[in-house]
Amino acid sequence: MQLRKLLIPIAVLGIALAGCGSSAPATEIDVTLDEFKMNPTSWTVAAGEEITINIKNAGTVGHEWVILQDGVTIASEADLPATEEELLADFVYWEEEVDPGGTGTFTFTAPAAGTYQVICAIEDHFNGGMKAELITK
Ligand SMILES: [Cu+2]
Repeated sequence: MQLRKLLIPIAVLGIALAGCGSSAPATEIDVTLDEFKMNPTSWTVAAGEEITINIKNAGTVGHEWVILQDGVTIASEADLPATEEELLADFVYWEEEVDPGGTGTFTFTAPAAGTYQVICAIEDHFNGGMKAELITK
């Protein structure tokens, strides 16, 4: 009888802790870039926190991991501006590029709570399928 009384609270505690762990947003994420996809295609990170990202480029050409600004989404590359200056000023929140076959670890400050589009901005890569989302909360 005494053992049974002890086991039930432990089981309840275990469920509560598992719940906490699965809902806590990450501060370190991984991505593999390839022609023409990102894996995974969704990350949930802690809003406003410094996030470490490990990027692997498993492809044979350079790829980018670009977070677009709050409220900015594109449906196709035709929605991107003509110049790099406009792209950086009006579309990009944070970006990093990794050479083919390379890896890199970088940090960025996660934007405010929301959902942000992630793209590779190299010509024909978004249209080829290099898109994902970053959720911050
Ligand atoms: Cu790419």
